[in-house]
Amino acid sequence: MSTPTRIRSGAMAFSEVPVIPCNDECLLRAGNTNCGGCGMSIGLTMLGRALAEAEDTCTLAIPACCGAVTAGAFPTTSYGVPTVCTTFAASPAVASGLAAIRDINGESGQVICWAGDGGTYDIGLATLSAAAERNENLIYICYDNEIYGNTGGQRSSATPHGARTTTTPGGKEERKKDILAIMAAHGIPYAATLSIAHPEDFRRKLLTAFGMSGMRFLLIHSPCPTGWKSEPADSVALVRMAVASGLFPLVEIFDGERYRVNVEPDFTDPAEYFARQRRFHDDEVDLEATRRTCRARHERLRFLAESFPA
Ligand SMILES: Cc1ncc(C[n+]2csc(CCOP(=O)(O)OP(=O)(O)O)c2C)c(N)n1
Ligand code: SF4
Ligand SMILES: [Mg+2]
Repeated sequence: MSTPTRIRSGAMAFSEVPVIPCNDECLLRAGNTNCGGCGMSIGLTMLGRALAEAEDTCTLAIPACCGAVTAGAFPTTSYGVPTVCTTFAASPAVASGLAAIRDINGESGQVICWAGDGGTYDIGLATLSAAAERNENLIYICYDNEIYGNTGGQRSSATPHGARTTTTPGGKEERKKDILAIMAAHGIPYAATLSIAHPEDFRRKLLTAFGMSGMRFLLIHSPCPTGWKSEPADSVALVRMAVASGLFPLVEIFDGERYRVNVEPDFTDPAEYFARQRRFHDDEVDLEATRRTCRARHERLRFLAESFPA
């Protein structure tokens, strides 16, 4: 973005520069390089719309991930807000600095980390935990496509059990890490899961996060047709099935203590979810165990929401 003349001339203090609210196209714009059916693209669009609705704006900190290359090559840059591309492990630390300076200067606008699961669950976890422990005044959004998508689809600790990736050709043997529970355990003000198949819930959670201060952590289940070996047109249907079956619960956790379940799964059979992605093979997914896990997880969340309501 070009620097306004008034800042260069020094006629106006930086804190007096008016905030330019986002519009519908402030984040994902023409010229982006994302694959068709990319959940991250839909998530960015929804984030941009929510910022516009809130008449807010943001500065982005993005570690190495598909989001860092979304902007494409100059001049078809896709992000219409100030954006810092950070090293893989550093985005929460960089965002902490950006948020601190914003607050010292009395500026407005959100500071948002937009990161993949590799940067969140694995490589950036130390700086993310440190920022959460300090309760930094920022929003951290992880779009979880369950692989290292940008580098060819290697497994991450977000990859679900049974999924074939380039580094788990026989199906991943370990289960997916529960990053929401890890983040909530820091006692941060807000931790929530979001699905692009539930846009109203998605929007409400973004607006909730914008209206709070301190560390806010949002986890988006983000279909990746390239890595999931699924049809681009199936993306939204797939993540809808993940919510309905209980594979990806939609919940909010306040201060690490109070719970709310946002969508009741009807325990749709997850078989179709697996069948429509060629990363899963019949002999590597234990459907019966998955159904049991989904029900047990939901029962536990329901118990927490009833015992410790938000
Ligand atoms: C320290 C370091 N290791 C490896 C890489 C190479 N690298 C860049 S993006 C990426 C994958 C990122 O995965 P994720 O965070 O899940 O985002 P996605 O690509 O799936 O959007 C990797 C391994 C790097 N840039 N820095
Ligand atoms: S590899 Fe996956 S996450 Fe990356 S742009 Fe393509 S669909 Fe989106
Ligand atoms: Mg990823």
